[in-house]
Amino acid sequence: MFSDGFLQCSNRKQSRRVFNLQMKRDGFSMSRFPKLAVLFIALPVLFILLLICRDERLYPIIAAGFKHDSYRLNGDKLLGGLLAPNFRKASCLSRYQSISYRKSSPHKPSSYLVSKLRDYEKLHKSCGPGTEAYKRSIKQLMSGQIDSSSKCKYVVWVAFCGLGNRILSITSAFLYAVLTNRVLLINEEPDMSGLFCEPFPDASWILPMDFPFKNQLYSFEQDYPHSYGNMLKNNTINSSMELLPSHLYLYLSHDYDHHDKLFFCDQDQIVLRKIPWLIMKSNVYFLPSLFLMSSFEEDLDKLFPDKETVFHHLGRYLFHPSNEVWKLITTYYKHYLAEVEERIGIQIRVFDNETSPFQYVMDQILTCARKEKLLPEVDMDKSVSAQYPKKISKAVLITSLIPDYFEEMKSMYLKHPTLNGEVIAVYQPSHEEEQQSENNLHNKKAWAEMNLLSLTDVLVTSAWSTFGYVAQGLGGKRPWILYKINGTIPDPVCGRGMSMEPCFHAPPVYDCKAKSEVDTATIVPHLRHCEDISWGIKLFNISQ
Ligand SMILES: Nc1nc2c(ncn2[C@@H]2O[C@H](COP(=O)(O)OP(=O)(O)OP(=O)(O)O)[C@@H](O)[C@H]2O)c(=O)[nH]1
Ligand SMILES: [Mg+2]
Repeated sequence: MFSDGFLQCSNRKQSRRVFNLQMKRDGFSMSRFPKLAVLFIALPVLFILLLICRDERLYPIIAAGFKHDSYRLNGDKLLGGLLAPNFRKASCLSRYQSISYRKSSPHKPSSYLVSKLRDYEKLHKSCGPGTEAYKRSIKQLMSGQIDSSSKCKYVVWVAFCGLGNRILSITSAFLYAVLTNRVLLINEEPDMSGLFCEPFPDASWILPMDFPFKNQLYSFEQDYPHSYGNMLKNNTINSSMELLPSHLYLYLSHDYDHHDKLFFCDQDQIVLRKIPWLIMKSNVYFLPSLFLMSSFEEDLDKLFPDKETVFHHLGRYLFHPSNEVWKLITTYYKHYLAEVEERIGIQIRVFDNETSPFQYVMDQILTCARKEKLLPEVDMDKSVSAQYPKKISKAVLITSLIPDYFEEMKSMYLKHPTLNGEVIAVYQPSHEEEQQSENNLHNKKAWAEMNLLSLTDVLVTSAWSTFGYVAQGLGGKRPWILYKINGTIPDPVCGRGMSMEPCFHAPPVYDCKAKSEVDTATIVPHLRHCEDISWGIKLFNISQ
């Protein structure tokens, strides 16, 4: 059952069950109405609904959609104005239903963020794929000449690395697009298709297949001659040049060099602002460094008065699981996690088996759970006597590429009684054995697991992992971080995150004005080093 919980989903069976539940809950009883009258009312309504959903093959999930509509009046479905209201519900059920699964966030978006997002949506709709403005912009791109009358400018994001990295770098690219009035387009490789709903109303964020450089994008690397960094290095671009190119590549990945990093200098943004097409390859959460640029300072202060909530808001704005992934999430949740008093998510990511052997990691997890009182201890000297059905009080959701941690913890709680009498159940949705970021189904499972983790009440994450950062940000939680094991188990084994923001693993250490090195974690109070990576930087709430 646990070998791959996701693959057990049977869509039709589940939707029938949900539909039956719905009928029961609403107390719909045929004996109250003459059957013929009911038929007269119901048939046209059903017909219209089937017409609406016909093109999307959504019959199996209509019932689930109805069930969750009842939450509309209770919860703030639009997340404090974060989400635009003008979407068709059936096209993205998670957008409206996640509030039924996730506790309402105490962090509300600022009214300035809400109005900037609505402005962005308008811009995207008027410049996005399929519009006349887009077609003109493509002509401009092909001609190589800048047309100063064009009001549309773009950032094209190019995929790279694991899903956690991708989500964080897309978020960074989006904030950059909002700050610079650009439209964000995603170069979606097949491995990412069907993961997310479209985030913007009446427009697509997917780079069209006929984009001129589409087939070259995957081969764009750091040494690409048309990248901003290389053009600076070769003196083929500067701020006083009159004839600037209509497109430039930006290489903002973990191994970028000094010239690529000049992207983060205000002087360089003066040039970049003029270029209509910026093609960006990034695998990092570079967003914190935007907070060090004076050109964005005023806007960012108004957008995010609480600096700890940047990814929390932007992540929940941008990344809604597709109907297919949402089905995996909700089926699993209802089956294993819904009925318990508390859910504990433990995300286990081991980067190096040599320096982090299995037993070290296992001991670290159990010590952290015991010391921080996240889970009850067991009496190893006793065995669980003849089992009578007892109510499960806590569910542990483990995510990991391998099943071993899950097996050990599950058998511990099955074989031995807990000291406080609680019954603990342990689950793991999948064990993919190894990272396969070019495999679409693998990415769907990873995305579903990030979401399931984000629905837990207490979250334990692994140091350095962008997978864990996404879960904590979407869930709005400061996690317990399992510190990196480097040959020895660290002491303390874990610690509470001081901010739910992700860490930028590869920040520039350069003062653009002084043209010298600087520790960028010492310049403003809301940017400090991360709890899990000493050289990384992240955003903190200033009052912390
Ligand atoms: N389903 C599943 N996949 C995982 C898990 N851990 C890692 N993976 C896979 O491995 C990838 C790791 O990349 P990220 O999502 O960026 O996570 P990360 O921990 O930062 O790892 P790196 O980027 O490789 O350093 C994920 O996207 C998944 O594809 C897990 O617990 N469950
Ligand atoms: Mg990563």
